[in-house]
Amino acid sequence: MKIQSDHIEKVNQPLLKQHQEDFSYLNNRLTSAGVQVDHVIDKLAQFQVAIPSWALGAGGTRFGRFSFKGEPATLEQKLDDIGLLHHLTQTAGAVSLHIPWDIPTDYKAIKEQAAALDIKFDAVNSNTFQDQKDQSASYKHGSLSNSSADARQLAIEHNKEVVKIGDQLGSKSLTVWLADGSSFPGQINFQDAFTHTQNSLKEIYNSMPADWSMFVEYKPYEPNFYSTVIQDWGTSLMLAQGCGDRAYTLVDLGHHLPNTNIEQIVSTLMLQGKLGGFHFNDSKYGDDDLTVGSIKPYALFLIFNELVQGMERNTNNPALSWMIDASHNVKDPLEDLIQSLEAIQTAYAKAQLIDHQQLRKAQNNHDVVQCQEILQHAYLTDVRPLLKEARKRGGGAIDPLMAYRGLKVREQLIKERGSNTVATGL
Ligand code: PSV
Ligand code: MN
Repeated sequence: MKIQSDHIEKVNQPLLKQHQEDFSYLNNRLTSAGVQVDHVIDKLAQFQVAIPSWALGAGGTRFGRFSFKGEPATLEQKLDDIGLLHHLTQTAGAVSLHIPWDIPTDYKAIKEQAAALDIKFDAVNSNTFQDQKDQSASYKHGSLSNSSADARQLAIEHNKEVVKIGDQLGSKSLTVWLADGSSFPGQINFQDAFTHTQNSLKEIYNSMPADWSMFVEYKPYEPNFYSTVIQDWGTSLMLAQGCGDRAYTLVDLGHHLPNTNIEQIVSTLMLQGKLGGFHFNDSKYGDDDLTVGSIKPYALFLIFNELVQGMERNTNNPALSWMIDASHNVKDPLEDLIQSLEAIQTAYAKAQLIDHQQLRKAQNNHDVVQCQEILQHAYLTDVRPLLKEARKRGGGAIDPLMAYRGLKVREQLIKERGSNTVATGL
């Protein structure tokens, strides 16, 4: 299914009058407060988030998977879904492939399809957390960290292969997430596991094209429950530094123990020029992979505050690779992604409203109350008219979720693909 521009105009039409009123009110208020509204809107339009190729189908839990009707069965159909999302939201202009789940068969055709949909190929993800059929060694006891040289070499070669695939598509970065670790005390030697991981990553890093970056993801636990080899940002940073200048830490919001101050991690990494990638999701307990902004929207805003400051001040830090890394067990995946994109843009817009000059002044005066007021003033501003305006200017939907439902997208997809298709992924 393709959404045509006149379809969007049709669903936008009844919303236009109210939107103009809301936007003009907010525009006046923000302008008189010294905000450059057009600049904020331009930033929102430029902010593009990659959709992982595995997130278009129904995700599973450790206990089961309930299929969702009309799921994309091929990479081409996944790209089509991202194209729909991008047309509606104007924010999903990239895809992040997970190999081997989504290996292209016809590179030329895939590239043409993506270009026609205005979708770029962002970081490619390797997968050494599952064994593939007839694999020569197993990752059951680890991949890049495994005490078996055969398993390590297999995982190294896989990562090199992923880079080759990404290179043919125009990707410029590799994301490595390792499930490696142990579930019981004494099971592995921590120092050997770290050293093997460092050496393996170095070999992959040194084989990458000179304009490629590597992102090292960390996670405290799961699937291993006693120790994880890359358990935290410090370990990730050490490994990235051990590889070289083009290796960076990747922050996944769900990969922290409860109440970790993620905004401080973001700030410190950006100061060091070492934050390369970012995975959005939300969580209550652990790596819950819930819709962005559904549980802790204020924390997301505080994180964006640091990201916005970092993007302005830390010119030594590269442009970040943004990706949604969530799983959709009970919602229509496309609706869930629309909600996530909205939450990301909302937090980004609010963070841009923070008066940093006043905040600095209040910080230097040790006026703690005023610091809080400044942050919360921005947070409590209803920025939705800015998001709507940015989408409208780009040819997107004023209300993407309403448009998605109004245009009966899922119903169309079921008609085209049937009720029994299953997307590759977890
Ligand atoms: C692991 O939990 C992770 O966050 C990594 O980014 C993986 O690539 C992704 O989720 C899918 O398993
Ligand atoms: Mn992730």
